[in-house]
Amino acid sequence: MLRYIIPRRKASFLAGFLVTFVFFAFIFLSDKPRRFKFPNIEKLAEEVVRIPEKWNGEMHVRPDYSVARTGPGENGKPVILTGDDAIRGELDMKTWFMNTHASDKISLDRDVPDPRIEECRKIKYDLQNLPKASVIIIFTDEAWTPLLRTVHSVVNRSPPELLHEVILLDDNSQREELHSPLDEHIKRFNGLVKLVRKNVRHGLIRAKLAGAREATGEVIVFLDSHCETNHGWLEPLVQRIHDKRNAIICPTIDMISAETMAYSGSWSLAVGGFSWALHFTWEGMPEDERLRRKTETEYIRSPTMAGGLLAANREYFFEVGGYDEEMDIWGGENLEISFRTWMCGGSIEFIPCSHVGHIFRAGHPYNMTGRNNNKDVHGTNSKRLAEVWMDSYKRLYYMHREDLINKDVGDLSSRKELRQKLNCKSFKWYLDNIAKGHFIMDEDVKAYGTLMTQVKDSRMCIDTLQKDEKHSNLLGVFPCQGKGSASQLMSLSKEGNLRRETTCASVENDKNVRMKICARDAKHNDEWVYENSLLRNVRSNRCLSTAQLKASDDIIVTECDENDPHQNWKFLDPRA
Ligand code: LR7
Ligand code: MN
Repeated sequence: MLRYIIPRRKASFLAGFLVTFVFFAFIFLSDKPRRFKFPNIEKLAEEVVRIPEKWNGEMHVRPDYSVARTGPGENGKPVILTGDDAIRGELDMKTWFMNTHASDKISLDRDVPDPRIEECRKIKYDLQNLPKASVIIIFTDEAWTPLLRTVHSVVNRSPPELLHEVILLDDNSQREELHSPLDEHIKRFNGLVKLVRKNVRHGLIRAKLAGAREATGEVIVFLDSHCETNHGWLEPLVQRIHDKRNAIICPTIDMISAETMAYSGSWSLAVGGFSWALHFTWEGMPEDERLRRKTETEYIRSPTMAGGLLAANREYFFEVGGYDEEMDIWGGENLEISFRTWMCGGSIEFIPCSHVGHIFRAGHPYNMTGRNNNKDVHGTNSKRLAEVWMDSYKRLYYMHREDLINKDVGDLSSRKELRQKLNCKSFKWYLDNIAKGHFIMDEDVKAYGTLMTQVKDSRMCIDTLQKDEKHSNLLGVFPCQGKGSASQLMSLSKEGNLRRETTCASVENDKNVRMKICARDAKHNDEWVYENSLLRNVRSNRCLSTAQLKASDDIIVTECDENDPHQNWKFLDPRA
């Protein structure tokens, strides 16, 4: 046991000391009285290295969840730590981005609340005649209890008839407890759980591929290494793949709090979307999908998936291109598999009756640097997908990432050949048929570009001033930055909304202009009219003006005056 403690003791003592120092300095400086007693720092630091209990040789028995359970975190309740425990939890939030101390207090076999509606529970599955699944859990230096709770939840809550194997794919973890103690721990599953080690770091994309290549079940299911599968999670997934071989399926993702491990299930009817910066987003279910569905339990067609939790027919997964081997560490593969599957004849679907919880962390507790010291793996992975799958629409990615236009992201020929071989449809087809209504800033709009007024030699442009567009912020002005400077681009949509990708300009107090998340129905956003070079807000009947504004000021609307050059607007198209 001591073997695991000694090498890290010094480092964790120092780290622990530093973090605790900052924590106490904060308490000391803030004026509210608090009731913390000083912790035994050395003792705390020692315990930061968690040593799993030694296996006593007993085989795992699936718990009987019909018997009421008690204990910390049981039934998905939060674990609220106090005193020294709370301080250890704080330390964990900084190193793991999750409260592993809270997690360590919870049984690996805990029960979780079942968020399914009655109709889901009533469905009968013919377990003998459904395909069996290999569940693949990839991990790199994952904390012990969240990782093992993922494994236990799969074993405990999958019908044995459907669970072919669990593959733990270790992506070159360095933590010692993930070496022989993990080998020991899984012996209790009597061969059902297999460990595959990689002694060079693969990154999560190649790790998933490596796991899938080890799998022998007819269906494969990928999970992150900090999940808890819920009751009845597996049956509807394999059923749908049995019914539609080329469907790639995702369970509904429930939230497990990184701070308290509380499990909150929900009955979600959202679908996946994407931003042109190539990040995954959540969206409401489109109208035509709502109309198509006959029952509440039916699958939901989704333009994209989040990435981590999915099931597929194993052979189909490889036929449709697996993942791009050249994508490194993290990011991009989720949108790539989404675009590709739809464009090449398959579908991405969410299953409302299948629920899996995931711990949402605020950061990555592992090194995010890729090959050749690449610090921007999401950017370069996304460029690969844009180049292969997005045709001319890749311009909208480069609008955000001009810096990547000339960046070498490796050989793309095998992925382009795949697209040819599978005779996949165009990205335009995908936009027209699958991601319908996705706003395209420079197509189907009345005007698009940087919006400029010129008074003598001074050119002022509308500018978000780089303010976070998720929080409604006032729109500003700045000297024009030339072609396609991302924070200065604006569109006047067909419906007359003055908007960017997701935000719409709305007049406030007859003076300021606030960029708010656009309502889905264009009628609920402010309407603007562009005529005689004036940009008039219909609701306030006032016009955009740069009169008396300096760089970084908020833009204003004022009484309309055609003769005022400060109200004389031009859209400069960055493509021209
Ligand atoms: O180099 C690595 N090697 C790994 O094996 C880096 C990571 N990993 C493992 C890691 O231990 C974890 O099990 O890969 C898994 C995913 O890494 P996370 O948990 O740090 O990623 P995330 O949850 O922040 O990221 C989401 O987006 C990723 C984009 O590449 C992947 O698709 C993740 O699987 C994905 N997770 C989910 O979709 C979970 C549900 C979230 C929602 C909504
Ligand atoms: Mn994750």
